[in-house]
Amino acid sequence: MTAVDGPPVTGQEPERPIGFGRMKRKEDPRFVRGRGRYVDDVQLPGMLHGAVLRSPFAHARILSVDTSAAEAHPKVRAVVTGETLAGLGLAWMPTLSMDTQAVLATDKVRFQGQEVAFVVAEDHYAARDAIELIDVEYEPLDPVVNARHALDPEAPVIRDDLEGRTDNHVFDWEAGDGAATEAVFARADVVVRQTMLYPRVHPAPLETCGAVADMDPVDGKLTLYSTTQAPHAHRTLYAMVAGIPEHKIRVVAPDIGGGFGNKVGIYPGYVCAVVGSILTGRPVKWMEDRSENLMSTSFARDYHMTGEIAATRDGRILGVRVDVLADHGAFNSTAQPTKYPAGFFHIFTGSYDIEAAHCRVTGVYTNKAPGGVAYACSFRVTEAVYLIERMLDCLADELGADPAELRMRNLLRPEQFPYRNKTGWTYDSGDYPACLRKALDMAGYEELRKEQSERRARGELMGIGLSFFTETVGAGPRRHMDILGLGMADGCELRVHPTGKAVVRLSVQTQGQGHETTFAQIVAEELGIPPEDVDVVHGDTDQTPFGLGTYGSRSTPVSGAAAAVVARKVRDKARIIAGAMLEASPDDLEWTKGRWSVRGDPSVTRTIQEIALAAHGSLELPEGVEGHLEATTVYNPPEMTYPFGAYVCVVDVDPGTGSVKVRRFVAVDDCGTRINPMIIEGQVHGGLADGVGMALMEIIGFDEDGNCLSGSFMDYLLPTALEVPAWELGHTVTPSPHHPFGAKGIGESATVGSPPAVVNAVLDAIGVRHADMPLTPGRVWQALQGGEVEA
Ligand code: MCN
Ligand code: CUN
Repeated sequence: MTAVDGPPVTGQEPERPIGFGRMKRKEDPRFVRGRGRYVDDVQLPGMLHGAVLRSPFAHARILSVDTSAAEAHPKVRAVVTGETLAGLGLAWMPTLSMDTQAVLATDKVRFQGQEVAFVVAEDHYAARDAIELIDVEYEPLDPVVNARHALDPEAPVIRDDLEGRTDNHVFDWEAGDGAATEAVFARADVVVRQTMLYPRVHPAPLETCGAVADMDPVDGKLTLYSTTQAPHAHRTLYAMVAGIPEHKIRVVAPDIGGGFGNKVGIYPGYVCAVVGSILTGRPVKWMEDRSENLMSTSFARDYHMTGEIAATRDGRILGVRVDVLADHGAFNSTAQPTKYPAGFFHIFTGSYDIEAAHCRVTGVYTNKAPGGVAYACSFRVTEAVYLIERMLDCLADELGADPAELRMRNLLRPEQFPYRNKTGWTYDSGDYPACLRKALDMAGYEELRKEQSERRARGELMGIGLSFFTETVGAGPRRHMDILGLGMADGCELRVHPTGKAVVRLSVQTQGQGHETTFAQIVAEELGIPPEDVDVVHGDTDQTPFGLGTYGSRSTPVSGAAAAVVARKVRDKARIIAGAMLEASPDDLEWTKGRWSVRGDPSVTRTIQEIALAAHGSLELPEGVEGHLEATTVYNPPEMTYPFGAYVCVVDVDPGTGSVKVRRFVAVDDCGTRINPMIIEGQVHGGLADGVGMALMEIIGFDEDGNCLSGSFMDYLLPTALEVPAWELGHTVTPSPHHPFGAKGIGESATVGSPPAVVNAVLDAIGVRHADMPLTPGRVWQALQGGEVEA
């Protein structure tokens, strides 16, 4: 990182803070020594290995499945087919979006890579060999590949398993005020319309998905080690589907090698591992490979959007209207709050003060892998931000206006917060103009524009792209948000041991975000004990309180708040105990970090460590006060939090080859109160790289038969250090007014905010109004030749 953000280690943010600050990650000593323990590291005595047979066709009827040769393989212990599962009532499972999904196909296969059979063998290689011995007879059917034709009357019906189904329609959803929007469009001087695709991309965590299922035939307890971002929610779903009582299921998420939303849903492989363990009476491990992960697990985006923006001639935005066709693949297994079929796309009005807005989203089935919400998306905020930030540049192009001035002119003003947007959601806090100003200053915007025109005069293609985004993260509150009826609130427990060391137990689950550090810092900040003295326990349903897990950047807004609340409860109890120790009224005590002292006489004082020991000792406590020092809470957030940011991207385009070099990237983020600036910077760096990847390289593509063309990292290109610049980070701090310590989420901000900045920069360089991502050299070159460029 360039040192624009101040010196990284010294200065106001000490390396070993008592609370918030730039502290090195507690989890890293085990990771850098190769001592992380991932699902694939789990080895249990007598463990067997599973492998999944997958469909080669995107759409085909299954005529027969012959497993006899596989069963005869000397190392095979079980072969499971759709038929086997149907006998157990497990051939279909509910999805997180109230749809159903085949665990193993019985009637038809509906996407290439769909699960057809599961083999359990003595070792991984035998299991892989044996799936090749299964003979499946298919009758190929016409596939639906292009979402734009999914609702054609002659389109084949993909979900004929659903009662009375005669088309591929999933849902219709709308937000905003159609009539009011119509009215502002009618009186606008300028209306710009643009169709764009946010292509299908994939979270591609380095660790693929997998599980080790261990059903103990003696006590009937199922232990499932699995790659999950939501251990408690998964446990409840397994209990509901399999009929095993919750207290007989233990879900363990050990170290997770990246999730990015890929590990929110429940995959057929997990269920097959459980069935395999029940059938064999032995533990069964299933780990998918890279191609399986890319072809069959939760994709992201695939939103076909048509946006319209209405404005006055002098650049005042009046309204925005959007029509979306959402490709959900073969099963609607989108992982998001159940009441919101289009996620939080309602934030498509972005960061601007507009009069009216309306959007309509239609979901359709296609013969592609299921999923939809993943890849650091804030539940479709990614698509919403891309839409509005592209529309702003299209409008600037139409008006001949400067994109920075046009944004500055229309941004919400600080005095408008809390701001109720045109789809009914209340933004908690922000100073948008200050954030944009800072980003423009850091970038040296005026000079960049000068440089650009000088280069243009020499025939060089330099582009400057902006984006300004607002996110909505931290779902619940539970009255609005649930997943399959499970309200989005999270528990937290804190216990301070007699020696003053503490353990905090969380319901959320880190996949690399550094929770073991930042949650210790939250408790440290509130209790005034060193974060090294706080152990963070998570990822084991037998050890932690119930809660909905980590996604939608909700850990800090929800569980982070819970950790602060629980620490404050402990602090309050410590005050009573300190009062008893000092023979003073608790009301006469005052708090300074780490101790309660008699008001006006700081020498009469007790530290949290002394209080903890007394709480476990023989000290006479006041009537009604129990011994020990601990507390629990369930935090139900009153509102979402609304992080925001301003990004400036500078690119150079080679006119001969169309290849794009991202020369500079300035990112100014505001996530409210900052717990650990180093971790925040890491989150932003990762998200910016994601954005460059999506804008320039990544796409899950299909041919007309529905064959997935992106089943390896040779075809699905991820950005490396070579494709990204040295990020230049800045920040502003606008605390959330309703969060206990003012924090908002940051985990997805940069992934959400950066793609439009990169795309806007490339299009600015080549002087084209729109071209769809990914802006590969071929596409840029084509656009330079004046060709139509659609994904
Ligand atoms: N943080 C902070 N100060 C704040 C806000 C956050 O110091 N004001 C810290 C948090 O304490 C936490 C990290 O930043 O350590 C991210 O916090 P938060 O924004 O609450 O996000 P979550 O912890 O809920 O993480 C989820 C988010 C999502 S949804 C995706 S997708 C994503 C992301 O995190 N997946 C990731 N970042 C990832 N980073 C890694 N390494 N791996 C993934 O799979
Ligand atoms: Cu949308 S990806 Mo994250 O919410 O796990």
